[in-house]
Amino acid sequence: MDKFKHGRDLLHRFEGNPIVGLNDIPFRCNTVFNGSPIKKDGTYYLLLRIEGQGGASVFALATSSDGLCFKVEPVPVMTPAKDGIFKKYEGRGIEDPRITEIDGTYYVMYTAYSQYGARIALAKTENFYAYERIALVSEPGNKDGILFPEKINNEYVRFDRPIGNGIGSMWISYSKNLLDWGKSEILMSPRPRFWDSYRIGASVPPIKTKYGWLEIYHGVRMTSSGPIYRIGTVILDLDDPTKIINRCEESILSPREDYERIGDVGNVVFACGAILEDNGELKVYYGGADTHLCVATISFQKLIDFSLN
Ligand code: BMA
Repeated sequence: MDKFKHGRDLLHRFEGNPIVGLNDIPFRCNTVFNGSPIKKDGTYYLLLRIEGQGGASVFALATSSDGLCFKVEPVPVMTPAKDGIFKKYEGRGIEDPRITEIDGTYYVMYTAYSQYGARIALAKTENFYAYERIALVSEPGNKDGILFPEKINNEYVRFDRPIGNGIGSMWISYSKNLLDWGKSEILMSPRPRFWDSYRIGASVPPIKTKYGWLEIYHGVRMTSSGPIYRIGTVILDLDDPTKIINRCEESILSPREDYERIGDVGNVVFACGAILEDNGELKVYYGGADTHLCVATISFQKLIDFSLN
């Protein structure tokens, strides 16, 4: 029996969704959503964004042996900084972690949120239980920072999402040392009349294929009853990721199920990571309605074929 629902979307939802909900969190909190997965030595680690009752978010760790059934650790693994330079900029929480492995080191780019706005921060971890902050790597007004898994032309590369002229576009920036970022270039902007017409941002650490970097991103369409967050794909040139090979016209996942429609922010599917399994299946982890953590799958080859056309 197929455990995944075949609906109207390219991605197949797991029938057991949501895989992590409020009742699975061992400590008091408001919501759980937007988790970033890593698979290491057969164990799945999922770094979850948990919003507390006060409104600030922290990160909790969930582990699993099959990527579907997770157990959440009893206390958060990363909370807003209590001292040092980070304290000032994490006063309203830490949000939307994205883990990227580069040469055996696990980096986490996340949003540091404070009274000054959202800015991108960088930390690293060896075991997913303890995190060492490295630096604040953007000014405010920027989020959805995601590292590429390898250097390109001897430089680290990241997606980021500054808002200029009120427009949230995806940009690419470069760094020689992960601390100082620049050479920023626009990658792509919202497309009028499409599912991603209002705002876009990178979602999943880019996956290298022989056709180019496959990026799963989020797009927002504004409607008379509020925004709708969807997921789509773009393929970028391997040597120069500011060059778009193909940007799909259709989204691959739209909010339809109750756990995506109903929650603190309704009509949201928001991915923060994916696992490519040895059998060619891609598991995409996403937050539903800013209140649940869900997974959907697809054959990676099918997603590439779709994304190239
Ligand atoms: C984005 C981020 C996400 C959130 C989404 C929908 O801007 O803040 O964390 O899931 O909005 O509310």
